[in-house]
Amino acid sequence: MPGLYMLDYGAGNVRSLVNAINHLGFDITFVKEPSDIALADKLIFPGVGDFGFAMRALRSKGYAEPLKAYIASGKPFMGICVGMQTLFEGSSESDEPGLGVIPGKTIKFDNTTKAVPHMGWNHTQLLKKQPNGSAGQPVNYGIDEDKVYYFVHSYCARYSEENKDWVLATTQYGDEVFISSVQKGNVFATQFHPEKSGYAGINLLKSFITGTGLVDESTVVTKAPVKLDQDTFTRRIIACLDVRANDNGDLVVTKGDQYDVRETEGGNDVRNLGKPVELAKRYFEEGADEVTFLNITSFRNCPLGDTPMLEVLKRTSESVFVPLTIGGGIRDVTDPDGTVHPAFEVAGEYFRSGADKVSIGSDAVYCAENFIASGGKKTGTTAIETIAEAYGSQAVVISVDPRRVYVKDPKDTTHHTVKNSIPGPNGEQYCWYQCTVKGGREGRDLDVIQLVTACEQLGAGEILLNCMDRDGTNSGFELELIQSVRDAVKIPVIASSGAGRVEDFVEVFEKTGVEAALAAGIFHRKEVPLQSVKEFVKQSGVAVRPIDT
Ligand code: 1PR
Repeated sequence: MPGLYMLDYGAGNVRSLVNAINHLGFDITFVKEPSDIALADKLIFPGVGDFGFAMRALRSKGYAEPLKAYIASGKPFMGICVGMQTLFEGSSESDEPGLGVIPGKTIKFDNTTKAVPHMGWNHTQLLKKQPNGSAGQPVNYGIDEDKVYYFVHSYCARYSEENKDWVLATTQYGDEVFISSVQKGNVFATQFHPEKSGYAGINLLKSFITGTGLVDESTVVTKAPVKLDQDTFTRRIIACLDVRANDNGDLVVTKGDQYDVRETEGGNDVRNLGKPVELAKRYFEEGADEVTFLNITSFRNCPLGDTPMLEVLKRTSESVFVPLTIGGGIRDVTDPDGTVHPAFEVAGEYFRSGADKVSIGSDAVYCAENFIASGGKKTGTTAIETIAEAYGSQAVVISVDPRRVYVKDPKDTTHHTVKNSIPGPNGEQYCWYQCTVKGGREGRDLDVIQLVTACEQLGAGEILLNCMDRDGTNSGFELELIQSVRDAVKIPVIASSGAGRVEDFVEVFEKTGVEAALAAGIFHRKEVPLQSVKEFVKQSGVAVRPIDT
């Protein structure tokens, strides 16, 4: 496709977008200097993270005026996420003015009624339609109301009298209706990420790349958005792959029982449940809404450039078009030659290799301990703060590895206790959840509520909540733990550890209200297929993403 250009101002992972375009059989050229923008016949402008960062980057690199001129020239333009938000006049996120192409400002979602960021798969309501059989570029660019698309953002633009002729689609999250796509003349943009929205998103990119990019406006019929009684947000089902080298040095997907990944019989080998890239691809095709890789031996030192997970991510992101998270080893790393790589540089390597989010385990515990010890002072130098600042909070997941510590009486400890349905060894009814580091090898004097609330204040965007007592047991999720964390933070929570039956997913969604549930063993061992989880959850009345082909 000659003339297809991408404007990347350095906001993180554009690899997935390039991969999606390559998957369609097209190449894309990067804008390297402001004068390149005018060379484009079609321009895609993706963005993630902070509105102010994006606008300052556009202005300091000299892109803002050529971009406005390109849009005014009438040549096809597509914006994605912050690339759509910058078209507005501004944002309550920053004092930096936007490009001012569309009237209105983006504002933050209300987090008193739902988790923020809005992270996950949601529907759209198309406000512009054409009669069947209209020729030329379809006004909806392939957006389908029956499909769902992947969103990740905390700020949104609202439909108004001033911008109504721009609004192609709206989406409802909780009680709020926001603009999820705009279109007018040569301009098309989405708040969601088509490159992360499975085949539904790939089709949309295809429509922009292969279409004329110019809609016959005389055929378009518009309407106002309708607010529904309940939102159209779906709960995510995540497949998790714990990865490490086995004793022969091969990288394998493994799975522990309460974090012990070695066979109990035979040679005490590391359990081998498959190859990381192949399994990730299988789960994508089976309908996983996200795939998470955890490098579980990350506490061993390895030069950053040799980290095997970088290659795994590069290869996976070529054919898996849902969000990818990588955990394990996200911290300051010192190479054997003494070179120090700060955590945000380590994270940057992963984002450039295809990750959308990084998950921080041990280092988050140390950050939280220091934060609490200092009386809640932010230093601006922790892994959580530096990665969130550069790539946005939505890219920072905290992976928690807690285990139960039983107490006779909640007064026996200063930690947050919960009443547990499983009594302790001496009949204790209460426990607190102790945070661990180094893959559960070391317990700390920090409870899970202290950890998650500190990490939220430091800027984390999501919690991946494991439970060592449940891991690999197939006995169901640890509901008391999950409920206490869901109640303690306003960011999304992923329930993990213990899934054994399709009913466990419904139970965790209905009883705790978490945004996502993750499982590993049952999927790897093919005991419970991913499709059957989705079908059962849907039949039970909890919205999930339909399997998309
Ligand atoms: O501390 O930032 O380097 O991160 C290390 C990461 O590796 C952490 O996210 C930690 O959870 C993970 N990890 C370390 N050791 C193990 C182990 O198993 N020996 N895996 C480990 C943790 C837990 C899950 C698992 C769920 C679901 N695995 O993520 O996939 O419990 O399992 P199930 O459905 O089979 O019950 P850092």
